[in-house]
Amino acid sequence: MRLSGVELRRLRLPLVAPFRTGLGQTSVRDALLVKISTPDGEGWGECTAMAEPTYTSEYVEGAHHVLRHHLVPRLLAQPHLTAEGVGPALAAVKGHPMAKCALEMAVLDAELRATATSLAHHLGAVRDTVEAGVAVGLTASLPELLQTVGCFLEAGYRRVKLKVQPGWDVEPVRAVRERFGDVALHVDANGAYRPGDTEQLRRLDAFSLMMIEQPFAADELTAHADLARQIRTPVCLDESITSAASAGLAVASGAAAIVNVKAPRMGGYLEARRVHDLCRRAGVAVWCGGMLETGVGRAANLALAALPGFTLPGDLSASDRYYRTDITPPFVLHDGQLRVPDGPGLGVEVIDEVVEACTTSVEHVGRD
Ligand code: NPG
Repeated sequence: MRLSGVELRRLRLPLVAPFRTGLGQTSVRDALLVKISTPDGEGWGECTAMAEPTYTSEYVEGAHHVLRHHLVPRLLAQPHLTAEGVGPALAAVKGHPMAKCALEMAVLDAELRATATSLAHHLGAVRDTVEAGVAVGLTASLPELLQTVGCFLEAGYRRVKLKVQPGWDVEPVRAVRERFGDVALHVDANGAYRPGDTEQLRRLDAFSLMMIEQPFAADELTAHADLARQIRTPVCLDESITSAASAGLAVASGAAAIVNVKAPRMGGYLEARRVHDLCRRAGVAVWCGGMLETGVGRAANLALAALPGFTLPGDLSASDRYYRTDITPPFVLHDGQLRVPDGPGLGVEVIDEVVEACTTSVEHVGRD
């Protein structure tokens, strides 16, 4: 296919409640969506970069800029574009995986719609529902944490991830264990600890956690491998895994017993599938990460999470976990599960009126 134009659209989407992590607080999502036009139809993609470059170096203004000036022009110049060809066509631009992922998602959507194939089927899905998990941010107090977790369990979530950081780890975990028993529980530190914190992290071994996610900074592979030898709780890596190559290194070095596969961090869903394949061959369990996606990115994540190696519940919540009104028909929990979209492409239809109502800017980039 050949692209005729790309629309870069910013949306302002208030969250139902602020989401606070050690990286900062998000109350409103400044979402960046791309819509591609081709002679065969359209495709949508979502860039998950947040407002500030605190999770990784990407942030929404920067992603918008690199898309506008460096990535979209390269795709527009391709005479025969395929989804598989997006990564190679953009490889000369270093970094910016979330921006690249948005474009690959849109090309996948358009290409698969044209052949009436679902993304889930295309990626190799083996299930039509996936178990939902919920990420709970830092709260101001333990009672507030217990109330929040209680509401999610009542809604049907069967796995809870708690954000932790130095000063907010053993006590919140203990409180949740004492109140809610043996609920599937894991913690995520977003790199907030230092290698010298091993003794404190070992104290979490008492609570039978499914995993501790990304205790140290992204480039601390050796420290993660050392920690994994000294604690019983399995170590999962998120920020450290940026490609199949880095996943291979992390697995081989013993730094990751579990991998959070988050496609936007890896430049797209095709690289995410390669990470899945590598981990599966190595016997390493994976789960699907989330970045407060709208229905567009959430649909793609559900397709990915339906692959056979995704044996642990991901950060895949119902749309109402984050948005009162989503830009697609909402994903709803049924008995703790979410349905994997099976329609063509991403399998969701964007609701134009909602998109228009939330839009703060639209930019059209065409061929000169
Ligand atoms: O449910 O989509 C979700 C969010 C899950 O906690 C979540 N994401 O570190 O994985 C993460 C984290 C995150 C969210 C990080 C937003 C940065 C920004």
